[in-house]
Amino acid sequence: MEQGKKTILSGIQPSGDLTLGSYLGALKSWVELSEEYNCYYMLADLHSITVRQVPADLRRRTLTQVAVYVAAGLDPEKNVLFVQSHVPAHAELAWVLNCYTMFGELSRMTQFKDKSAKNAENINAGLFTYPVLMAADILLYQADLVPVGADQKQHVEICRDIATRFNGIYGDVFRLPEPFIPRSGARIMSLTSPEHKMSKSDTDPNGCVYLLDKPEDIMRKFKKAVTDSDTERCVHYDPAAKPGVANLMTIYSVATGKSLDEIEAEFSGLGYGAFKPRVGEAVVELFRPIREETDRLLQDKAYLEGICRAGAEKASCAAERTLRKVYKKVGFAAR
Ligand code: AQP
Repeated sequence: MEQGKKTILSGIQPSGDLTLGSYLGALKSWVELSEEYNCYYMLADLHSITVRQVPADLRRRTLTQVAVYVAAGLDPEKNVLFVQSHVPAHAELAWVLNCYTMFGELSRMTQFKDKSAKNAENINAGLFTYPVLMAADILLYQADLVPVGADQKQHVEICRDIATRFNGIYGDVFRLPEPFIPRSGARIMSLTSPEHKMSKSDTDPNGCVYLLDKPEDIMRKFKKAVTDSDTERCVHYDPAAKPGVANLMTIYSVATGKSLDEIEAEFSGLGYGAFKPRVGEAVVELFRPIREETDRLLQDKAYLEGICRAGAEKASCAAERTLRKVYKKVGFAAR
């Protein structure tokens, strides 16, 4: 890790195949940040089991996700790419921090409320303490910044509260992280129900565009994307009145670099029939090199496993330093 550079920690759960939302909301900006910062990018598999997973799928998706990270442009030499469960310090610090987090604080987390409504048959304690594990993830690396989607900002705030409480008792152990919502990190909504976030665990496969989808599937999904009943079928940005069109415009804008005004002008008088396939084509071209490189990398399992091993070693080294300090502060006897 280079001296003088600020540190970033972020992660994506291998809870489903990565989507256009994962790419535009996270991965794309991670690549942009990786020159300027010391970056720890994890595969948050510990977090993913807060919702029941099929073990074989979770294992397969984890290795595929490593390949996607690299294919999307994250250089494993410049960034620490690692699997969260390979670094035991995450679970260890999370336990300690659980004892410095209040029940009431966790009860206010909107993600807990959303996810427990979605998984009413499995409202487990891990789902409730998810923000504590996330705080451990961040604090172990003394991260300055945590790039997250707007929906995750509340979790960075509780992390700061936990760290402030701990530091207040024991002195300056943890650096206080700032949430960082990248400018390009648009919130991408489902193509079939644009009032909901595009989520990799969505049960409607047409609402989600996956990074590794075949071009014909991407085109089909965009052609079917929900718009609205505006009789003029006008491509105009109005998220409240036209959430489906606004979402497609956001996607097209991030994929092509065009502004919303330029997009309105480009499709003036053309209607949704011309607009939707163009958004699909832009996404097909955006994903093509990533999909091809991922396919190539997946042929070399040993290479991908080597990245995980090296990443876990580097991450453990930094994480252990913080954990040892914490253990000493709280009074655990030396080993
Ligand atoms: N649709 C999205 N638009 C913008 N950003 C998104 N992110 C996820 N979906 C979108 C951002 O990606 C980062 C990693 O998220 P995660 O995979 O760890 O968890 P998540 O937000 O719960 O993602 P999903 O796809 O919705 O997963 P499931 O379905 O398993 O819950 C975060 O920074 C997130 O904001």
